[in-house]
Amino acid sequence: MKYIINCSLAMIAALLLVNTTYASEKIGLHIHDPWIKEAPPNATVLGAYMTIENHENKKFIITQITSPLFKKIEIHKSVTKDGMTTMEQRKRIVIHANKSFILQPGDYHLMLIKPTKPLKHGDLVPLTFTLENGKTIIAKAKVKKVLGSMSPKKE
Ligand SMILES: [Cu+2]
Repeated sequence: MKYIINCSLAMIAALLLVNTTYASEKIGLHIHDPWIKEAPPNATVLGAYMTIENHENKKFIITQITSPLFKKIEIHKSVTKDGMTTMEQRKRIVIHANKSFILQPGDYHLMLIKPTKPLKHGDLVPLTFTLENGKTIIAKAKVKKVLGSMSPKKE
């Protein structure tokens, strides 16, 4: 199982070679390579992944994420205990001063719930991140087809 996961992570790394960064002019918080794992057209949830980089000497807290293409977005963490993987909801994402926060398959991710239309490889999904201080950052996550299973539990 470990080998399969490592193999999948290598595939993800290959997919991320094209670098896209989203930032707000006034905030030293960058969102790198946001992407969404393509799912069957009837899927009711999709996972979104990215790296959030904090270039300031203070922490940032993301309290809400919204998209016009989804009814609701939750912050989740996949947790494996005794061979069972479940997803726990988190209320916020804390990005500490000068640190990165990684959302990746099998770990922290955004759970995009109830798409308003089917999404396919290449589509761009606008995401608005709201910080605790009221500021917002807008990013566009690209839908990508990924072959094989990236985590034991299907999302
Ligand atoms: Cu989830």
